[in-house]
Amino acid sequence: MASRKGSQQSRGDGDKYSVLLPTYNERENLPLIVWLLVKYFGESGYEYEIIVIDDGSPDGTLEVAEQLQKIYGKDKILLRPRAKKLGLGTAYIHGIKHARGNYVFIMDADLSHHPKFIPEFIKKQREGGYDLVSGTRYRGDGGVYGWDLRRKLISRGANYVTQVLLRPGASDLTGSFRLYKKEVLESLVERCVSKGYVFQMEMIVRARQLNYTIGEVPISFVDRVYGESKLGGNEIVSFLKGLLTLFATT
Ligand SMILES: Nc1nc2c(ncn2[C@@H]2O[C@H](COP(=O)(O)OP(=O)(O)O)[C@@H](O)[C@H]2O)c(=O)[nH]1
Ligand SMILES: *[C@@H]1O[C@H](CO)[C@@H](O)[C@H](O)[C@H]1NC(C)=O
Ligand SMILES: [Mg+2]
Repeated sequence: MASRKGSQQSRGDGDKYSVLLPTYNERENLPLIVWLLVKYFGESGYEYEIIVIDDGSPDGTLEVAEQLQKIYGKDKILLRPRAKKLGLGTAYIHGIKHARGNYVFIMDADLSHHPKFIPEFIKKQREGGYDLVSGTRYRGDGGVYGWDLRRKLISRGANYVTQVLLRPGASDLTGSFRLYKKEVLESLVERCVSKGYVFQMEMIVRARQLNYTIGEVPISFVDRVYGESKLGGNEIVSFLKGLLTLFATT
């Protein structure tokens, strides 16, 4: 396929960024998130690839992803689907195996994480040579939009309790918009045992234990417009259980 090169030149600095996009029922969101990623990577000139890990979404997300691959090219869009919903943690592990970049972005595909922040993550990482850069809703211009009070309180509360218990050295523990050196991400996911929301938290806590350096970039988080979130009463109970386990074992 003829690749559609933008007017921008690649920086050719040898760095490549793999973006892991886990999807479950994101048919409505995927075209826009991919378009925005292509736009912001294109404008900044960094080498990149987007890895879509779809878990057998019944809404036809994979078919949409196949169309996008035709539009943007197989070198830019990689499809690494799995047959059924196996969860986010293992979706990342699955995606990393196929990542060809020396840096890996992890972000949600539901447009809660805006690709416009990507150049800031990269700039931050390069400034400090950080092992990981975490997006934060709780510092600087960061913030949360579209959540009701209940959800804001849960998120804040979870962050606060964890700050007190584990002193992880990062301001946003449950967020999942992050940039990692690939080998750092590999070593972290290898060690992390938690599921659900605790997973993101454990990643930061373990990073601190292993003396990895952490940079932060303020981000605004916007709740999804299309589709459903997975936060329910069960998630909250399992979050608390996971947090206590983490506290007891680290
Ligand atoms: N591959 C895969 N992706 C998932 C799974 N569960 C959620 N996702 C994706 O992970 C991201 C975050 O999920 P979401 O439901 O928005 O979580 P929330 O924002 O914390 O409510 C989205 O891109 C989802 O499509 C899963 O089991 N497998
Ligand atoms: C991390 O740094 C501390 C303090 O310098 C040191 O005691 C500890 O052994 C280091 N841990 C690892 C895993 O390197
Ligand atoms: Mg979401």
